[in-house]
Amino acid sequence: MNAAIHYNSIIDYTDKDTDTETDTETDTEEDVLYGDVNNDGKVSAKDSMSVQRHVIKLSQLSDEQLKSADVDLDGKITSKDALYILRCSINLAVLPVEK
Ligand SMILES: [Ca+2]
Ligand SMILES: [Ca+2]
Repeated sequence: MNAAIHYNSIIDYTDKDTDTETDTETDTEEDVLYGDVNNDGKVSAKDSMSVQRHVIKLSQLSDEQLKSADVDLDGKITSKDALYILRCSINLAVLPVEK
C-alpha cells in the first residue's frame, strides 16, 4: 500500500473507483496510518525518532511520510508531531490528534 499510492492520486481519487462511497465515511480521504512514518504497520518510538530527525534536519521524509507524520494536522512537521507519535506509541494519544 505504500509505494503504489502517489500523492496526486490521493488528492483526486483516481486511485479509487468508489468515489461516491467514500463520502459516507467520516475518516480522512487517504488511508494514511497517522504516526506510522516508517510504514511498518504500527506506531512506535521509531516513528517518533524519524520525525525528530526530520525536524532537526538530519533526514528528509518523503511526501507520504510527511502525511503520516503530521499527526496534529497543522500542515507542518514539528517536534510536537514527534511527541504525539511517541505518546501514541505508548497508548497515551490517538492519532491524528484532535485539536
Ligand atoms: Ca512505524
Ligand atoms: Ca504538525
